[in-house]
Amino acid sequence: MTSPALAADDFPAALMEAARLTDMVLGKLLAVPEGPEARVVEAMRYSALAPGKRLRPFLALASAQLFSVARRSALQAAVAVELVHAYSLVHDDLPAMDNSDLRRGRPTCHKQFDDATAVLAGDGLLTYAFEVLAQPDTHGDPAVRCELVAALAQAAGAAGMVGGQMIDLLAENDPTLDIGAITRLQRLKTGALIALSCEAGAILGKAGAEQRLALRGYAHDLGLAFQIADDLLDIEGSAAETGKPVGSDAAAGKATFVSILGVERARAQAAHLVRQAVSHLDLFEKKADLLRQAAHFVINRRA
Ligand code: GRG
Repeated sequence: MTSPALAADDFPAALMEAARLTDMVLGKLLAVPEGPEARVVEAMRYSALAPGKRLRPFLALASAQLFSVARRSALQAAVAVELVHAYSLVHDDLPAMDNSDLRRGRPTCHKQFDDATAVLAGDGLLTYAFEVLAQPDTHGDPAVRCELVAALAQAAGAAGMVGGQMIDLLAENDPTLDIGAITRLQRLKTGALIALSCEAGAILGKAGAEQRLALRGYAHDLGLAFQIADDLLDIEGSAAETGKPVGSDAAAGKATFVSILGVERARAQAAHLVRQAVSHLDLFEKKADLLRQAAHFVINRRA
């Protein structure tokens, strides 16, 4: 099996390469068909190919690299998680949820198209992710493909991202929300898909229990650090940098890690989580250097 060619000693280059590969595959998968249904695929393309960091595909590719998974297989998983992520952003921005006009520096999907098309585009992106994972290109062993489909469904569904989003919507203006409740909410809403991105590499590589546990620990801490950094960016970042409105958490009266801990303690907690995330990777030795660098990137990013 050939490995995904991400430069192990140069994280920015590796992240760019992961984005390039992901966008190349997404571009092919989201070819616009003839006929009136073209509009929904245009909306899917518009959202999925908008400029994002492609952090989740990077995590899938870098985790797969630990187990020398073939590049074509790893890319299928990388693209599937990005399709689910893109769907979640399209639906999250809808008037019925965050009612946001700006995403990835562009008008949100429902602003560019219309609300109904954005609902359908999200549905199309989500379902396409499972179609991609089910394709023989993903892995020669159907049991591995089934395991990936089940793991992604769990991460995206009511026990994962959808459940976290529900709790988030109910939690607006809830003064009783404490740090434990926010941690659980964010583990589901943001952490589950980040964890799945890492786990996908282990599933494709048929990794052993010890390796899976280590990656799970890494992904858990990384997801929380990512979310704290996101909360900090909502306060300290600018729309020009993040490509989305800032200050929206405070405006919505949302309890966040930052509103509860304060800026300094939140930043210290994120740094602690990154150290902890990195420590989970010891058994992979130098092979996990990219994932170590990714953990530092997550809390130092400006977008
Ligand atoms: C609608 C079911 C449903 C879920 C939505 C993930 C999510 C749940 C909403 C996104 C809202 C949000 C801004 C959450 C904070 C963390 C997050 C997912 C940020 C966006 O991810 P990045 O920074 O975005 O990786 P890019 O654009 O770089 O891909």
